[in-house]
Amino acid sequence: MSAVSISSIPTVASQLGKTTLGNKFLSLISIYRGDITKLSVDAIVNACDTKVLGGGGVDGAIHRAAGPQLLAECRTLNGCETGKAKITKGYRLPAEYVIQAVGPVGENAELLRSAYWESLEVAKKAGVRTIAFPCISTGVFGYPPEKACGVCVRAVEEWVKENPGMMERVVFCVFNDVSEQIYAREMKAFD
Ligand code: AR6
Repeated sequence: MSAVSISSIPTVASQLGKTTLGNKFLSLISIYRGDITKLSVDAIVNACDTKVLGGGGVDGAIHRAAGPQLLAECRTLNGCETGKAKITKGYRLPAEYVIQAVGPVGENAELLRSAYWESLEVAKKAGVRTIAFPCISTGVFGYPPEKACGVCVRAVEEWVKENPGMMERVVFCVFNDVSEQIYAREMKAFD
């Protein structure tokens, strides 16, 4: 499958049929179900561990798609603390950058929130305008998906409020039915 352009991904506002921008946040975000490695955005976020040397899940998929140069650059990072993020290039990915973010092992709202927040900060410094997040920590790291969704959507909402005009689009990339339904439900709270 070839790259998926950001212009082909509807915003939540347009999906809900909002013609007036009553809620600016909804016109800035999208929920996309599929493989994050296909997204042609300025940056995709990776859900990695503190070593930042690749692994399974979305991390494995990103390294496979980006090619070996990504791991070579990751080796120069000297790891990353939980709740923090570091930027690398995207190499063979359609995305220009990969933001390597470390979510918590298990349920820790502060650290999960921080992983999203710090990713957006790193993105802003690099001039990123379009960014896609996977559901950080909800796989191998075992964060309950429903709770994680509430935390990360609010973290992003708060960040965009504090940084008006800095991000054109934030994509929540979900990978399965359950996550898609959880995010769709969560969006109703903003409607
Ligand atoms: N595109 C988008 N989402 C994906 C993809 C993909 N290609 N593949 C999986 N997901 P996980 P974590 C979803 O386990 O819980 C790794 O080994 C998946 O369905 O990838 O933060 C790292 O090296 C789930 O919803 O990340 C770390 O050691 C979400 O991505 C550790 O796992 C996150 O699941 C990190 O664990």
